[in-house]
Amino acid sequence: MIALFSDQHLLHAPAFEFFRGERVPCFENPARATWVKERLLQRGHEIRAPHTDSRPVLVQVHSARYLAFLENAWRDWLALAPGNGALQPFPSVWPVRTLRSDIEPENFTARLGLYAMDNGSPLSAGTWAAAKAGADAAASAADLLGKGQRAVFCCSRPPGHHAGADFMGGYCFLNNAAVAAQALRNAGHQRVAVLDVDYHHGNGTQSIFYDRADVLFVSLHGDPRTEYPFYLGHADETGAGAGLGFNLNLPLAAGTSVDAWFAALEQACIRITRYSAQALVVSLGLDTFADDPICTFALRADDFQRLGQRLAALGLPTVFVLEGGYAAEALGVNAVQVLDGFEQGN
Ligand code: OKP
Ligand code: ZN
Repeated sequence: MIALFSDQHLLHAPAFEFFRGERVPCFENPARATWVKERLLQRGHEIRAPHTDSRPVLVQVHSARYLAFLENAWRDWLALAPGNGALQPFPSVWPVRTLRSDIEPENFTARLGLYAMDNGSPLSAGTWAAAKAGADAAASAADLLGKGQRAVFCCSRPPGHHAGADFMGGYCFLNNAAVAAQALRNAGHQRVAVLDVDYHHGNGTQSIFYDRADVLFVSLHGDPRTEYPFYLGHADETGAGAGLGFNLNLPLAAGTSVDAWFAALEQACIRITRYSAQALVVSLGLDTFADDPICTFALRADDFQRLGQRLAALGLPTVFVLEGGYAAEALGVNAVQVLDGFEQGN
C-alpha cells in the first residue's frame, strides 16, 4: 500500500503535557510516526511524500479565523515576551456557557482558549507545519484514490479527529480525516463514510459533518461517560437537519472485550454498507491496543489484522488516516497489521 509520510511531523514536538496534575512527557510524540514508518518499510510498503496542497479543502472544513490563528500562533506567542520560545503556551480560560465566542479577543491566551477544547493540546514551534503536512497527506490520499489506488495510508501526526471546525483538542489541530472525506466529496464521490476506530470518540469529525447526509460518520469508542472527550460521543447523537440519521455512535464501556468490540465493528460495517458509501475514510487509532498506556480496550496484533480484513470486505476505495496509539514501539506493528490484513482481505 502507498503510505504518505512527511518529515515535517518532527517539527511538532512539545516537551510535556499535563496528566493527573503533573507535567509528563507527551504521549503523542515524534517517535510514534518514526516507528510506523520503520515498520512500513520493513513490510515492503511504499513511502511517498504528500503532493497535494490541502488549503482549498482546509477552508471547507475549518473556519478561516481558526486557520489564521493556528498558522500564526507560535509567532504571536514569541512576540509576547522574550524567552517564550523555551516555554509552552497553554490555555487557561474558555468561553463556556453564557460567554461569547463570536468576538475574538486580542489577548493571546484568551484566543488560545477560544480555539481549544482542552489544555491537553500543547503547541510547539512547528505545530502548523506538521499539522499542515498531515492535512496535505489526507488530500494527497484522496487524489491517489482518484488515480486508481484501492487504498492509501496517511502516516501522519499529530492526529486530527478531535479538532473541530474552529478548535483544537486532544493532541489534534487539523482534522485530517475530515480533509480526506471532503476531498473525496470534491472529487465526485457522492456518499463518503468515515469510520473512526480510535479508542476516543472523534468529536471533531462528528461535529464537522453532523448536519450533512453526504458524509456518514460512524464511531466505536470508549463511553464518554468515563472516557475522553467526555462531552460528545453518546448513542443518541444521530445527526441534525439534513444529516439526521447519518451519524452513528457505538460507545463501549471501558474494559470492553475484544469480542464485544468486533460485534460493534460489525454493526458499524453494516451501517456503512446500507448507506451505499462510495468511498471510506478510516480514522485509524491504534489505542484500542491491550498495552496502550492511556486506554482500556484489549486488542492485540492479530485483532488488528482481522480489522483490516473486515474493512477490505466493505469493498470501498479507502483512505486510512493515523490517529492515536501511545504504545509507540508497538504502534508500528499494529498499524501495519491493519494494512496487511486489508491487502490480504482484498
Ligand atoms: C487523542 B486521540 C489531558 C490528557 C487527556 C486526551 C487524550 C487524547 C487522545 N492532559 N488526553 O484520540 O488518541
Ligand atoms: Zn485516541
